Amino acid sequence: MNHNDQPQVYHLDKQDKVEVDINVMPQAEQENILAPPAAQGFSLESLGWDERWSEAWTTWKDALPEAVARRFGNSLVPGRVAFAHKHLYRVMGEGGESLAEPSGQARAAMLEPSDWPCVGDWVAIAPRPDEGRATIVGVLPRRSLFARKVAGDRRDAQVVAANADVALLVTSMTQDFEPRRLERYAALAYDSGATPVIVLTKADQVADPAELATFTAEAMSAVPGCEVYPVSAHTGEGMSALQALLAPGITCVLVGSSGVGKSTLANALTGTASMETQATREDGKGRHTTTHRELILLPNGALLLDTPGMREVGVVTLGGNDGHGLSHAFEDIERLAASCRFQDCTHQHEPGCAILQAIIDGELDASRHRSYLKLQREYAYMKRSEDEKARQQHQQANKQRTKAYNAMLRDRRRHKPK
Ligand SMILES: Nc1nc2c(ncn2[C@@H]2O[C@H](COP(=O)(O)OP(=O)(O)OP(=O)(O)O)[C@@H](O)[C@H]2O)c(=O)[nH]1
Ligand SMILES: [Mg+2]
Ligand SMILES: [Zn+2]
Repeated sequence: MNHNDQPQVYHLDKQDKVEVDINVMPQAEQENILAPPAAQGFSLESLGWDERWSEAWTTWKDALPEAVARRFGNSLVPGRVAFAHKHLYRVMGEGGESLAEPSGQARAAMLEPSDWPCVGDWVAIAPRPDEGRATIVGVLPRRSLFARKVAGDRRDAQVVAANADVALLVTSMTQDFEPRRLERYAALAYDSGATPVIVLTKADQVADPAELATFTAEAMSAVPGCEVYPVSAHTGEGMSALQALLAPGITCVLVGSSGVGKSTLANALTGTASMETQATREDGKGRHTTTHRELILLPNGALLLDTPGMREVGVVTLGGNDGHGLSHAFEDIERLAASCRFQDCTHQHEPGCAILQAIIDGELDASRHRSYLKLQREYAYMKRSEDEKARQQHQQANKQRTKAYNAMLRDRRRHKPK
């Protein structure tokens, strides 16, 4: 993320706050971030707050540096990020909705792009009632974080949603359907800490019940143990089963390719047309209609986070996770691997390989096996990059320490009493 790509929007004031000038934002973004503030506040419970958050809040507050506690201590209240635009956030809380920016001290602690607040995050804010804004003083440790590799050659992680309990992996039962892609989404979801659930949309486009059953079965074998919900937002088919999953206080993030019907689903669940939707192209591909992520409250008390369609679903090894999502998403293969003859079996040519045997016996799809190996390579590659980055940071820190030490020695020699 380039934090400086719109420098004219931000400037620091004397108190070290980031000032964001809304007037220079594009019109659509202004409208999004300035969505009409709620007439009254939200109960924290309605935003997903529970006892564990309450404990996390106390722990976080107790660990505040003294100077920060002195400056903000009594005014701090929890809030949940509903919308983010660069470094300006719309935060929901007991006092309603307010625009908030991180304090200078909070920014200094945000070393990685993924440390910045993200939609779904619980943050500590100090309201500035006279300005109608708030200062973000810190981000509570996340319970889950859905991230992927940024598109293109860069290896950085892009955070998509914080603190989702459920990741709804949305794909349509039309041209988009691709079990190999579902596997990827599932690995990311398991990595995130959220529970994946597969939603197969546009059931009304599938006339034959046998065909619908095939889609469902294929999705189930792509992610063993994952629940699969075939639905149609247009006819309402399957929607009540999905509704039942979305319990009050539960946060769900919608992820999937463009055009699969994420926003249509969000609108069907809210009973409004708050999210813009658009017909897919001739070839069935979406038009990337949704351009921002937003946390919305559903009438039944659940929270839903709609996201822009993803073009690429690259894995990341954020914060030390190194592929447990892969093991989860490919439980069947990992189980087989346990009975390979060699412990370091690469499952590609070895005699006594239980995986290759399962393929020969027709019990395992060869393309699923290829997909597993490919993802394994991607995780290894990302892990190496992360290690390399850590090594460079370590080296850099050492260099700085040596420099400081030498400077200190020089200084002492200069002032040595003769
Ligand atoms: N027939 C049918 N069409 C649907 C259904 N759900 C969505 N669609 C259509 O699919 C198209 C794309 O829907 P969107 O909701 O905009 O898709 P999206 O996943 O939000 O796409 P992005 O915002 O670009 O990521 C629209 O024309 C919808 O009307 C459904 O259940 N049945
Ligand atoms: Mg959309
Ligand atoms: Zn093997």
